[in-house]
Amino acid sequence: MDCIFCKIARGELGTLIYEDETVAAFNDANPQAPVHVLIVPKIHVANITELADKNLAAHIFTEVVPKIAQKTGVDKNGFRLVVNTGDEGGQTVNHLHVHLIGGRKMTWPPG
Ligand code: DGP
Repeated sequence: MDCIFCKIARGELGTLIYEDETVAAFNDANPQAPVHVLIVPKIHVANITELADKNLAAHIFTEVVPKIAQKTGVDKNGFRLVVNTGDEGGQTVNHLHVHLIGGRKMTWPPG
């Protein structure tokens, strides 16, 4: 499959900042804050509504997110997780990705 995030997750493109058996993470090419990491499952999942594997979901949110927050130094002051989904949700890459954004004060509401 010609999916850019599949290629990055397989290590064929770019640089991973984190990797385990099922998940990979890398810096966003268009960062919106000093820390902007994308966390993706290695298997191709189009978006959050297609994520059937509860263990994988739990792994991402309870293990990978805290590790990356610590590794990037945003665990102390806080950070934001964003999962854009579908056209109106602003999803532009159709491979599930969790944005971990931090290193500055966030505003609300998002645009
Ligand atoms: P979203 O709008 O939620 O689908 O976010 C997609 C993000 O992916 C966007 O912030 C830019 C980033 N991105 C797109 N293509 C690439 C790429 O080839 N490499 C990296 N590192 N990031 C990418």
